[in-house]
Amino acid sequence: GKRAFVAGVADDQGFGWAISKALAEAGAEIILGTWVPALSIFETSMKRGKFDESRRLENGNMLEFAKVYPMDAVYDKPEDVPEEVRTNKRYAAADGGFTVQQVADRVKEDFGSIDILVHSLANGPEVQKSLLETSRSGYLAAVSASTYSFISMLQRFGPIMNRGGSALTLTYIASERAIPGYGGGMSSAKAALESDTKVLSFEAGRKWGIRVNTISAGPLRSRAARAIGF
Ligand code: ZID
Repeated sequence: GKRAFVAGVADDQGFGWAISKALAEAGAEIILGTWVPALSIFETSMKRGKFDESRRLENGNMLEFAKVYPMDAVYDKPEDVPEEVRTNKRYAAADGGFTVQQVADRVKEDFGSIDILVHSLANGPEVQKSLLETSRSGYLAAVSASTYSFISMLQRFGPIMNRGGSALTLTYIASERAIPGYGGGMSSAKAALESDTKVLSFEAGRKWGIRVNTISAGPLRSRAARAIGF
């Protein structure tokens, strides 16, 4: 069977969950990387059976996660984590490390290799502001969390991906057309993500023999989408 690492699952409402479930239906083993601030609620909800209905697979089995790692995709390595984050209660509790490098190292140690890498995460702190009103820091934060996070993941998970493997991200058509409400530099972040997908597919294809693709998603009332009123 194939092994997938899926980043960006913190409940049963988003694309990451649906992709994990579809991969599990096809026989894959699923490992998650869950945003540190959302991890404890996710684990509590899992334990309490809140997701049991959505965990049910066609064959009657339940969707299981081989392991759930705490992860924050805006930090590449421990030196990048600012003091106030490192000492934050939730982050301090994430022992073993939550930076992209540390998570990749832990996956390598625990599982050896993966076949599928899914990036189903985005964050734009000023998404509710139009691009005209967006601050420099809000714009850069959107690109850091939503776009560079994928480059960082591919850099670090590429070396543990089996040849013939596949990396996937999710984008949105607001990259190509002006769609009011998708602000804060999120439209820019998706435009960059789409361009990066082409360049990275060339580079990662040559380097590791893997494919890199992005799916431009239709509307889904995930937590992230509700936050921007979709
Ligand atoms: P989600 O809330 O289920 O997933 C986002 C995840 O990212 C959450 O679990 C967060 O905890 C996690 N996260 C945030 N910051 C970080 C971080 N720094 N490190 C690690 N994890 C983090 O929402 P989702 O399923 O909507 O989002 C998954 C992907 O799909 C994102 O790339 C979205 O941009 C993309 N996407 C979603 C939609 C949608 O409708 N839900 C659309 C297109 C693309 C879309 O916006 N009409 C209107 C809107 C849209 C489509 C059509």
